[in-house]
Amino acid sequence: MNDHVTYEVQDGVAVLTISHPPVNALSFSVRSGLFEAAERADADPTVRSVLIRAAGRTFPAGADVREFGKPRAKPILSTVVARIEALSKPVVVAVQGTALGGGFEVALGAHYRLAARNARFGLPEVGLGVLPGGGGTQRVPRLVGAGPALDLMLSGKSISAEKAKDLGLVDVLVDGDLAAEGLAFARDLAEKGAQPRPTCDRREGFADPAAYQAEITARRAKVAKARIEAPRRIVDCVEAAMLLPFEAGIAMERAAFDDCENSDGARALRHAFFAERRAAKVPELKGASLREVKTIGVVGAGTMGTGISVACLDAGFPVTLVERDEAGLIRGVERIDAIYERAVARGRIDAATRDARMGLLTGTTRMEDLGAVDLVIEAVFEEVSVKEGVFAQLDQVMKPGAILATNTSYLDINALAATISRPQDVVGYHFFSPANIMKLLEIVVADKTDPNVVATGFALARKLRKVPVRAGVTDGFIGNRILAAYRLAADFMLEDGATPARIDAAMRAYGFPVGPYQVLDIAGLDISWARRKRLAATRDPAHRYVAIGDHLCERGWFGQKAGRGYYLYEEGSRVGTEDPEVLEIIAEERAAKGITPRDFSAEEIQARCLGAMANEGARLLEEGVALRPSDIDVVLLFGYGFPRWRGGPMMAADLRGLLTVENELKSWVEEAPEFWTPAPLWDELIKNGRHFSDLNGD
Ligand code: T1G
Ligand code: NAD
Repeated sequence: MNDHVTYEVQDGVAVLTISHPPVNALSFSVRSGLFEAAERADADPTVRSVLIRAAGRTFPAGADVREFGKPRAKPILSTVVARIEALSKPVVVAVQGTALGGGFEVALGAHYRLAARNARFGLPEVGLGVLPGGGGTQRVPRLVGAGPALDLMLSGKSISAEKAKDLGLVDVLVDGDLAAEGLAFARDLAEKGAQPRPTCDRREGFADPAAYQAEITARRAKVAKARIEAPRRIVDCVEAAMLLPFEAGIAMERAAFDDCENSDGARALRHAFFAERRAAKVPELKGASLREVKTIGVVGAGTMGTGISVACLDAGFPVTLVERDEAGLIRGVERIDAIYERAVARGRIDAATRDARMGLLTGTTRMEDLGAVDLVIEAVFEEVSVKEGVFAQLDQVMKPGAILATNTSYLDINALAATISRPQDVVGYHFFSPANIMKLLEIVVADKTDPNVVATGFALARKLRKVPVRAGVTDGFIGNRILAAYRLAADFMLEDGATPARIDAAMRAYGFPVGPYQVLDIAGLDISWARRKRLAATRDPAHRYVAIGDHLCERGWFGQKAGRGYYLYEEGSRVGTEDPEVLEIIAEERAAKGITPRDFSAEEIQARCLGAMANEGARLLEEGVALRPSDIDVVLLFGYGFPRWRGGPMMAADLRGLLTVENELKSWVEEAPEFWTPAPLWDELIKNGRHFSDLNGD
């Protein structure tokens, strides 16, 4: 055996224990250890049955994803599973935690499955752009039929052990000592002379071939337009499970897996998986002593203050919500109440939970009522004077050691911190709207911010079920800086001949749920207008400037909330139609600048928008605002609707080829040198044959 798989015989039962923390991923070492142990148990005359179990918090949570994209060392997983299944003695598996992907497939290779009642089972491979590659596409349908099998493989969602038992995927639920129950079960099987029960020979799931095929046909239609290949290959393999001999189905699964594994979609999804986890690893965690956060204050009960309050209440924190007057407070509390009413109406929570969470909320118009809280999150108007006023009050009333966080979208947090006596306690916690839903939390570190305050933010993010990303101070931090570059690239095309609808259609075709002008109309044109006005005094007149957005705002066309923005909206509708008056304003701007409009293909629109994002990302890396390229990707994936199967702007540039993207940037330099000139980082990486992903520090 080896370090990761041990073998011992107890009462005639060979106990194979997997131990490869933290999630017992099925690395080469685990696979070869399992294979050797299975061979040994089969040959060992003292062994009458076998128990496979895992040490630690979970049964294997899948193949070792870090091995993907590299030549796979043998034995591969389907070989290991087949060897376990072919044992001449009954094999029992005991599952705790999350048996996901290859872990679930190992369990399916066993003849009998025991599970802790709180265990979960899933096949999340599609979320990594691949499909089950350890025989799952052939064994699961044999037990449960096409419908439940495809539910598991196409959704990627895990199911409870109880549900798995109901489906016939699990034989026994265990409430007690799983290892002991597993051993007893294996021993009983031997005493009863029970025989192996290979899943590959099971056919319960094929009981109704017509229904099976009908399910295949229906699902095939559903995944026809999927943006990655894996869902279509999953349906093909599950169809083959009933139509082809087992070994032929396994071969088909293997071929499909190999095709998908190195696809751009799968590489991007793998990148996103690790990028999300890597983002939580920041220098400030080293040796950090966390500040205690048991109570939270929120100042400002508008769009963000109410969402942030709900996120904190959902995590069980008592919240004191401060507004400047009773009317504002009542509006805010009613808004929070309405969020919970909707959640009850949609069955997401029950009435008791609503009441418990609302019970944790205290509203006030007195800032001094925040005297005892551990953390305050300020979400008042995006105006320097208003925020400085609030921070001056907080500096007076907050207890020593309390954290003063601001939710500002753009403002200089160093300047804000410098206005009070405790700059070391000031930090940016930048939530995204709606704050109780959006997963992203930018933790903005100012020059004087105490590292323990930063570390506390990352710990808090986990409690709030947010994905935290560290950002330095600059106008708009990581996300809104990239967004501003994206929009500027789009505005240049608007002025040069494209239309809002054409640009939005191209970016939807790329994979975004909505295009940049639809987003502006949803969020409100006034926020970015306020930023442009704030920056006007320092803007270089030599820099290209597009005033189309300003002209719409001057008319009060702030977007959906005003019934028109870049699009026209019928009363109460959220679907915009092209607005001839907007097109007229654009045409006037072109004429005024002597611009002859030209057409832009969808490919060029996408290349310009993605190039602009990646170039701004490169600048953020050079400035040290972002720690690593994958952090920038996480921000765009979790805060701006960037398609996950594209990996984020930095990964997308790697996949497209840095030289290709840099040459495109260079080809547009004349149009706006200050904007399109590639950041020096491009050259540095290209000349050393490196990629952005090489800077992620793994
Ligand atoms: N491979 C490698 N590393 C993994 C891993 C995996 N499958 N799963 C987790 N890790 C690392 C992770 O990067 C982190 O590392 C640490 O473990 C803790 O994870 C042939 C092809 C199990 C629900 O998709 O969903 O099997 O940051 O922070 O929040 O058919 O991890 O500490 O250095 O996420 O408690 C299918 C992936 C693979 C499951 C635990 N399996 N994992 O969540 O901890 S494909 C998956 C998860 C496959 C076969 C196919 C979650 C978790 P680090 P964590 P967590
Ligand atoms: P909003 O106008 O909806 O709400 C601001 C609230 O602050 C109002 O209810 C106002 O009454 C209250 N307020 C103002 N001065 C106050 C004071 N002295 N004391 C107590 N309350 C006071 O604004 P919003 O959209 O929620 O934005 C709030 C902050 O969050 C801004 O800094 C904004 O840039 C930032 N932000 C907004 C979004 C977004 O999408 N709206 C996203 C991220 C960050």
